Amino acid sequence: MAQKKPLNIGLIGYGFMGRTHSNAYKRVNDFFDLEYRPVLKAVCGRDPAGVQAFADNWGYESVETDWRKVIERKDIDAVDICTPNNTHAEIAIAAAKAGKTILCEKPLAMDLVQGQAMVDAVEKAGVANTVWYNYRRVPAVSLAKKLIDEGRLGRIFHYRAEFLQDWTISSDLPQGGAGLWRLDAAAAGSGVTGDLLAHCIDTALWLNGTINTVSAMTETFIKERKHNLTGKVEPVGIDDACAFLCRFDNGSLGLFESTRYARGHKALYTFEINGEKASIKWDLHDLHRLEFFDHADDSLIRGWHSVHVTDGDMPYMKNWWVPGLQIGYEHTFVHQVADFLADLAAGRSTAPTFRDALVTQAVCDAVLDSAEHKKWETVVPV
Ligand code: 4PW
Repeated sequence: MAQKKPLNIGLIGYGFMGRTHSNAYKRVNDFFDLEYRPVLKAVCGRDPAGVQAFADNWGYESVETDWRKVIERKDIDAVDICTPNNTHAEIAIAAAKAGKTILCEKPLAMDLVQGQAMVDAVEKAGVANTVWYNYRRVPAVSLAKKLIDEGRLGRIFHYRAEFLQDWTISSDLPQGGAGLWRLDAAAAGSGVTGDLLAHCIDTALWLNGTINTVSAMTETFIKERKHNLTGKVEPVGIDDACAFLCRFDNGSLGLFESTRYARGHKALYTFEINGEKASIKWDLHDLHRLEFFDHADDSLIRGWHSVHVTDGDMPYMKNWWVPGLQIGYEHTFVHQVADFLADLAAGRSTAPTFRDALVTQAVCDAVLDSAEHKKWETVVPV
């Protein structure tokens, strides 16, 4: 077998996403036949003991405590940004200037202005880039894309999505610092809009096309929380919940909702799309299943089909087990790395690229503006 080309990874940040990405790098060549092989070269974090423990656990060859060192290192080919959102732009722009391939966690940036600077930097440098909107690569979601592109739904009338969690309901939960930066507006930029709705928007743009206008409302239910970095009780600047209406360019209507205050829901991401000929719906809690209703079915048996997306002819599934056996959340990251390495060998970036993610950023910005100004907003074309 031909020797694989090493792709030396420099992982910056080692929280929850650092683990999902590391797992993907380690497993991808066991299941996908690729020209490249990721090598866990360096991991970077500010706490020397913490980052060393992560490196030991996952098998990284070295550690750094300053991200600039990772970018300066000649033995790093690809920089993977898993740090809080307020650091993405600075790291990505420096990595692009250094000619590194870049994989960046979502959302792309704090806002459209920062995101545009990131897109300009990667495009000027001509470096391969991708943003980890991983849910596109759930096989059932990829199948939904195929069915829509084949025209099986016909004209689309409605797109509905929600992403519900309940982990921030307690007023005792502090904001800021490791693990809790998602509650700190200075680090996260926004709350559920950038963290959760961004996923729903990325999927929607992919499946149903451009969003032109939005009308949103947001709420911050707990107005003050202790800040872990200052030790003081400080105002909460993130949106705890957000709901918005939108109009797609194809004439369909969109309805999106996200909250971290839906008691009983931990990570309920669902969408439903209604077309003239058929409808589909999907639920992250049952992620290998795509529900499909086809009006063309014989009326005696017409109803919702529950398609078990595990057969070898389903997207990504031939690389895993045998028909009928399921895969899970972590495999979506393996799929993204597999596509990334295949595209790298072919000399192109992998969708969603920074430019694709900038469109999601533009929708998020319009949603937040609309909620603030209490009026419909036009999404800035990018
Ligand atoms: O990106 C999202 C995270 O910030 C994830 O997809 C789910 O929600 C799981 O954790 C958070």
